[in-house]
Amino acid sequence: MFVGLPGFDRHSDRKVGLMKMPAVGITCYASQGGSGVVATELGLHLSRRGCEVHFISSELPFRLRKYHENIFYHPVEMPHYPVFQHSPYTLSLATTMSEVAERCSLDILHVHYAIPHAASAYLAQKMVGRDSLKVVTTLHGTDITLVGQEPSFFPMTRFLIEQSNAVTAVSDFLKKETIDVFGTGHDIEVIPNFVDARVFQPDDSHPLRTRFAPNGEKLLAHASNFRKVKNVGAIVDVFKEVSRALPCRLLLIGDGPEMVGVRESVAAAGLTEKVEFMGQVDSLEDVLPAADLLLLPSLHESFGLVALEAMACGVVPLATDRGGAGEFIQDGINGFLRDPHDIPGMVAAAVKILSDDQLRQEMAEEARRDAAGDFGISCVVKQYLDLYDRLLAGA
Ligand code: GMT
Repeated sequence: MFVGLPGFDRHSDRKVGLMKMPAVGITCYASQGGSGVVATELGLHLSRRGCEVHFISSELPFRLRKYHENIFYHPVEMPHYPVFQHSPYTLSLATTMSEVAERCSLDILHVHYAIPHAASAYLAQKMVGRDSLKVVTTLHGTDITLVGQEPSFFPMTRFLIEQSNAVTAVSDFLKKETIDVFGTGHDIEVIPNFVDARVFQPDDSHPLRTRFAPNGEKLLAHASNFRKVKNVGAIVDVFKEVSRALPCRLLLIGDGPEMVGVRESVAAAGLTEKVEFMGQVDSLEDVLPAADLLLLPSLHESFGLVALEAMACGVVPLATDRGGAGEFIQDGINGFLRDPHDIPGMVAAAVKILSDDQLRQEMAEEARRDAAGDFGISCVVKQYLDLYDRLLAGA
């Protein structure tokens, strides 16, 4: 496996042109979820640009399951002693971070999702005691909007934001929310989420269409971890009305705590034949292009990465207007934005686009162009590299 080697000399091949590329330790939640996807894709692309990237996490991030040059994985071992009610992961992570930082001469510890990763990075930085080791914290969403505001985490979250050498947020919305809620004076740079438009591509003759929509039915899709914030009840409500207006099917991708309720609602509405429960799908790019419309009616979304990924596939998003999705979706141009409780508004938008192929085609083209442009991977990874350069230059 591509685990970091003891005594590994990272200086041998790290020059690209005249610029020394940083060695970066990345920590994220390894299971399904937008923050893990962003962290992993960022690491993969940094490595392609010549950075040495060390993933430090409890499990191998799910998009990292094959060999990649310049990428190393360091699992966090967690001892289980009877005296611990819960194993102190934060401390084990800090220890692993500090060991990797020293052994592999890391320049940056880049943590995704503040809690508890920024705490571990803070400790690791103190343990290493080297000024040249910098901590970058990327805020993703509920680490600020929900978890970080829990009274037991609030002062710690603010402290960690202040202590990080650099803090980034995935949207203007999240930056503003962080400043409003935590009253922090720390500079927060917005670096939006991104999509690799060579991986997420349109496919008008996708094989799933033959399977799920054999008679030319329209395909609606939703992909998430089915938590309360995803407002999945609204998806069933919207689909029920849309299916009265035109022939259609619904693909539900992912799994989570709200799934039991969704299955019950689907059955109660008599929609079982029209809904496909696909479970966890690691490679969304294999499924999303089959859809005509992506539903994301979350109670709020700091960004809403899956909507951007859908757009890159030429799938029009119908997303929540609460949060950061409005920073890449322009209502009526490349997608739709609606209040998450406005069921009639969402139904009207869905019926409008699904019953007008020309309009759908035009919006799909806009969507793909916009996703691949400012939110394309090269453009955004460059912003992270610029940030690292400034930090390491002491700016
Ligand atoms: O904060 C969360 O809910 C988890 C996190 C995740 O790991 O999926 O989602 C957040 O980060 C994503 C990646 O930056 C964003 O696309 C999601 O909008 C955001 N979730 C929320 O704001 C609810």
